[in-house]
Amino acid sequence: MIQAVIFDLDGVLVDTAKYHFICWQRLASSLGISIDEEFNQELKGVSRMDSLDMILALGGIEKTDEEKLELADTKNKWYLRCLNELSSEDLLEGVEETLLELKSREFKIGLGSASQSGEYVIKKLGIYDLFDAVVDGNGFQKSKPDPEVFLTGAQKLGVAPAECAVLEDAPSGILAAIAGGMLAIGVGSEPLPGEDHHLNDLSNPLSLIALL
Ligand code: B16
Ligand code: MG
Repeated sequence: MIQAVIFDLDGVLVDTAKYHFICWQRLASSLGISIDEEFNQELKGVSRMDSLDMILALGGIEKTDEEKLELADTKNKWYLRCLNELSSEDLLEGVEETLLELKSREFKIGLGSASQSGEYVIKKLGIYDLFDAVVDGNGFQKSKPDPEVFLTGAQKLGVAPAECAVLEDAPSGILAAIAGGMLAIGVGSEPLPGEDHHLNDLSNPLSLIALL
């Protein structure tokens, strides 16, 4: 019996991937590396430092740990500037209706995001109060596909992993949900490997309810 739904952030609740892309592209280009939309797909759900490592590897560039921290920090400063104007108008279609429908049916609601700005973003989006537990990049160690982010979420929500459904747009997130023993629901235009169910988006809350 599913009792809780844990949402990924970027790509499920809001399209922050476009801002991550603009900022990574700017940083990459300052290092003489060119990245495109296709490469950006691979960065979805990947932590900040792992994303930087992938970009440096693409360009065949080596940096010290200290230099890497500085580069990641620069990218994050640009990213936070992009988030300044974020508001409830940026919620993806049907998100608020879906959260309210789940609430009215007494499902618990969690956030399971790799982003260290996860909590800040859902506050800017005006949906923070609808969440019973929030786990973002500050609250766990091992990146998706490790299940730690979702297992921590289940623990905070007070439910067993098998009682959780996870909504994810990234292959690494689906793998994390499966590894955690949770129901893995892929969201987006393409099916994701290993997912239990698929939704193109959250525009019809009852389509999600029917899967739980
Ligand atoms: P930050 P999610 C992920 O969010 C993004 O998809 C990924 O592109 C980003 O690098 C990662 O968060 C870390 O974000 O730099 O803000 O800590 O999809 O797990 O909600
Ligand atoms: Mg995502």
